[in-house]
Amino acid sequence: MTGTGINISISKARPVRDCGWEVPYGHYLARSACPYDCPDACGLLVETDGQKIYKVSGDPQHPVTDGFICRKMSRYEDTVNHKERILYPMKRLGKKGRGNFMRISWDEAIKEITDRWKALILSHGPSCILPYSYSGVEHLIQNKCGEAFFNRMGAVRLIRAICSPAKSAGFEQMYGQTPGIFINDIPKSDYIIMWGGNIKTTWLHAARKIVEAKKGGSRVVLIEAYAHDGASLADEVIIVRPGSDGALALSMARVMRDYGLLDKAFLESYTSGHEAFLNSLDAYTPQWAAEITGIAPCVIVSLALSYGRALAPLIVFGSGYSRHGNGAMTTRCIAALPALVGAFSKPGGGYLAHINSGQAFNRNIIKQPGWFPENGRTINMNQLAKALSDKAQPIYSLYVYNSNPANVAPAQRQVLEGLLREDLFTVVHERFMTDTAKYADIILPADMSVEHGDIVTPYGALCVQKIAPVVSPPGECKSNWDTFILLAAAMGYDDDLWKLTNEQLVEKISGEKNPWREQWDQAHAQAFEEGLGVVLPLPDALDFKTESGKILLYNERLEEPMPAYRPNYSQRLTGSNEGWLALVIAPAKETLNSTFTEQNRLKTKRGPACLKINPTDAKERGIRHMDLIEASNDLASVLFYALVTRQVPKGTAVAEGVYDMESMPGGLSVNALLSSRLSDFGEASTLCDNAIKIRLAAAAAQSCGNG
Ligand SMILES: Nc1nc2c(c(=O)[nH]1)N[C@H]1C(S)=C(S)[C@@H](COP(=O)(O)OP(=O)(O)OC[C@H]3O[C@@H](n4cnc5c(=O)[nH]c(N)nc54)[C@H](O)[C@@H]3O)O[C@H]1N2
Ligand SMILES: Nc1nc2c(c(=O)[nH]1)N[C@H]1C(S)=C(S)[C@@H](COP(=O)(O)OP(=O)(O)OC[C@H]3O[C@@H](n4cnc5c(=O)[nH]c(N)nc54)[C@H](O)[C@@H]3O)O[C@H]1N2
Ligand code: SF4
Ligand SMILES: [Mo]
Repeated sequence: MTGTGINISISKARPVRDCGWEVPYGHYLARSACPYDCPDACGLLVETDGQKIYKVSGDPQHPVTDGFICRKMSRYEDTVNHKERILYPMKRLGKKGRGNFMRISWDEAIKEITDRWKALILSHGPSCILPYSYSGVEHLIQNKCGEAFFNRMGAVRLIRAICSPAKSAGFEQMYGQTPGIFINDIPKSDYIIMWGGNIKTTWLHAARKIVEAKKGGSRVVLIEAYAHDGASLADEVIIVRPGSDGALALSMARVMRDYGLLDKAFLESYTSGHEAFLNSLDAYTPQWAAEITGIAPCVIVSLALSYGRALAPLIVFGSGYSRHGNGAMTTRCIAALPALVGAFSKPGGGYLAHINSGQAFNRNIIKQPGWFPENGRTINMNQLAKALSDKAQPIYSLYVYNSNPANVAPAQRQVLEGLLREDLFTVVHERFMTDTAKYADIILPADMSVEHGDIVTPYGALCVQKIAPVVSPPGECKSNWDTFILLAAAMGYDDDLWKLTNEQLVEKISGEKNPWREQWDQAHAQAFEEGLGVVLPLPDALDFKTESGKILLYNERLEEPMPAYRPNYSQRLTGSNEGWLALVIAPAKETLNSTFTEQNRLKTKRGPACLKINPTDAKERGIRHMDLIEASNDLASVLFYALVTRQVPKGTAVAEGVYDMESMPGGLSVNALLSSRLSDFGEASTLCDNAIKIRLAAAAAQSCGNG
């Protein structure tokens, strides 16, 4: 086994020449890429002396990044050189959750972890061990490599569905694997709908292209649950009741049908079931949709006419609208619109959605799905709370990497109760002392993206890149892969996979042929080898990737073949006149999920944990701006500051950002109010589909005192 302080040899990123950035003597620039869960995976130039990094900037040669990165990453060196990074393995001292630890060696840590696992496997079998990971680092190897290890063990397979698989499922049901347009083609569209997303915050390079389109005369519309800061990109903002977008889309379809705006030739050639679909629209009048969505009928008509008459209409799909119980069905309703007008035949028309560029590589090398036992146990990551309290089939060990479930998972109060269990052996591989790490029995120190090599496979920018380490990890930090090599050796796994160094793994995966990358010419392939960002070619826009080659407006394989409006969960409560508000969560621009809070400048700029509510809702409850309020439902009660704003419509409340528990006035965060319910398809989270009641915290304290 590799012991304390021994680093596996690595060859570092080559210096970048002739990019116009002057660096001090002894420093040079190296190429890398942003590791975070953001659609762009920006290409970076990193100033370094080979020991330390000093500055990062957007790579001007990257076809999508084009020299620009967001404010969060502009001081990545502060994160990498942060004095609070976890540098050594540690073992818990005292009670769980308190955050007291003592330093131990890697040898001790690996031995303790694997001894515990071997004993648990003997007594209870491997399915009492639960790996929990998501998107701390998005690059291919460091993101996926744990899957091979835990499949080899026969541990629980985590269903990684916290983000937006309802959206993917809805698309799949209508379009198969059709990828949509390339982000750089946005400006070719003359009419852009940003549907259910905050592109300005979450997808910088799509936002830049939308600005470019506007300069060229395109009209931009935002359809949202509230008018966030990103609304400034739009010419028109349409606020919809959360979860009701399907009704809006179907009504738009009916108006377009009735005004003769359909592309009949396209429907004939490229869709199936269009006649049945068009006949199903009769009931969906603008008046019907207005009742459900809260949008005036004349606005629905004018939206439908503008969309239907545009030359190359484009829908940019966000994810928030799909994090509802009806998320996949809503996706089908919206995604039908470009088919009706034949938007795909026109450059820039159609849809822009997330695309999995990881498919350009053989991910099975590091996932080894074949090693997972037949009938093995699976657990959905949204239901961590339930899994940790399962008495029939208890989980006795949790291994967390690339994730911070104490802050990001739903049902936070129940998750924390689970993490407190003395009979749960928890290992957390982390960069900082997160709320989850505080509950660990053993913490392992993780390295950062400039300290290991990998393959960059963005889910929005479609521009892949091979990166090498720029500097060595500080202290005893190790990458996910290097950690799994140690764990595999100590578990006695002798498969060839574990003999590969990180560098060899990068070469093996990128060296394997793949039909997508084979379409590159020699220059592209060479650029990839040199570490530049290289665009993956898209199929012809009319090459629909379904079995029949047609868009399935009516999908007979489904129990509900026809797209239809189905209410979400929260509407059942908010429609009851009992004072319920629909609770929507949204991203914060200064942070990315729970990441970036280590940078004080960003944390301070983001401000305290607020709940955004409408002035009428506030007044009805005697709440004033910045009052401390209590939000509750059947899961928990959480304290926030009231941010009273007309950005939010009456009946909706919005909590932006992921806050750590120390920053919350009452300890718990909004995730304590989010349920573990799953979506209609895709087993996805329904993080935007919850209801709460709110009142002044003082009133809450009084009623507790009285009661
Ligand atoms: N700065 C920053 N960037 C990020 C992130 C971040 O946290 N911060 N998160 C990253 C991640 S993990 C992801 S998945 C991506 C995408 O990030 P997402 O979290 O999916 O964000 P959006 O796509 O902007 O979608 C969220 C928006 O959906 C809206 N919404 C919610 N419900 C409804 C509804 O029923 N109808 C409509 N029309 N709108 C609704 C919310 O009001 C919110 O503004 O961004 C990534 N980038
Ligand atoms: N309230 C609320 N909850 C949310 C969301 C929201 O917007 N609001 N967003 C939801 C969405 S869309 C998503 S995708 C999920 C995201 O959920 P997570 O993927 O858990 O997101 P992060 O909060 O970014 O946590 C990632 C953790 O991985 C660690 N990490 C980074 N790099 C490495 C590495 O190389 N190795 C290891 N071992 N660890 C590393 C980071 O330090 C960080 O603590 O959260 C969901 N939950
Ligand atoms: S925009 Fe996204 S990918 Fe680019 S630097 Fe910022 S977080 Fe990273
Ligand atoms: Mo996400």
